[in-house]
Amino acid sequence: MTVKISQTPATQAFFEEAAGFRNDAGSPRLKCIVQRILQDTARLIEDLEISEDEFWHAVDYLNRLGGRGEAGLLVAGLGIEHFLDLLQDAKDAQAGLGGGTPRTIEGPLYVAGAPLAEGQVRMDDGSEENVAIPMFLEGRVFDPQGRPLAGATVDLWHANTRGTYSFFDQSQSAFNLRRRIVTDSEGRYRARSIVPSGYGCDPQGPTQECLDLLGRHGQRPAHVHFFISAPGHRHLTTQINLSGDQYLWDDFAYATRDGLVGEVVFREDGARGVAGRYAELVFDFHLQQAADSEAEARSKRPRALQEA
Ligand code: MBD
Ligand code: FE
Repeated sequence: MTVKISQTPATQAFFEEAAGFRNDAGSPRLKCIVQRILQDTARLIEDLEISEDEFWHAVDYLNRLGGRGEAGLLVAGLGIEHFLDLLQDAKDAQAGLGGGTPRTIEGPLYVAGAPLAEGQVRMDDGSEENVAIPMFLEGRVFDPQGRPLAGATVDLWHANTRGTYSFFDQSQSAFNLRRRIVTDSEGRYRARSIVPSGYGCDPQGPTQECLDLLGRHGQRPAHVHFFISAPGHRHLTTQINLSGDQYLWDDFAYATRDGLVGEVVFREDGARGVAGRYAELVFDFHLQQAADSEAEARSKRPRALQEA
């Protein structure tokens, strides 16, 4: 029987030392996590016979991934962000929490502090006037008893016709296609925007480099992201993924879920005061009761332009 070097008491003690177990300073929680990462990495290296070349390529990959700010993109593409949803769904089921609109991943492209509007707003800056199809998006927010929720905040963001997001795509105006809408007395939000295109990973970036080696594409269906919040109710992070998109059920980030497909209806009747083709999308949200005040807020994930 061959001895696994990674599993000997001496090696385990060595990684406990490296994780700070022999001192009283620092964070016990982080020490525990780092010890596990070191021990599991050593085991993986030994079990899969990772070569030195493979190891140092991986180190270089992480440098390049961070350098391009794509760590959040890779965790979405490898399904880890979706796994966090599956884990939370399972915890909810165990706790008897359920009902309402399903959650799905936030993704890496939220920007805090979008302009705030009452009831309705236009989201696009008009810069794609001759390319984009106008989209009229509206719906209501409901409480668990099915009563409309006035004063809920609908914080939504989506891509332009090239599948890129303002802030990350510096060619767009600030907060283009990003708004916060407070629902009216009937719990309704209404937005005039444009039909987004699906996102595609930068073909030259480190995330797509990894996906290529996995034989996978890096495309998302057209979608609109939402944070929905209201006093006394559980924060909801979700998305509407648009019907008819070729990637609807082939999303590289695994965000499409039953109950989150938005039916886009195209019209050309002039009824909305726009010449030519436009799209309508109606989507309602159903919130859960908040178990405590912490449940009312979104996660504390670091985000662009994070408010204090
Ligand atoms: C996106 O627009 C997105 O929503 C996710 C999850 C990953 C990359 C780009
Ligand atoms: Fe997105």
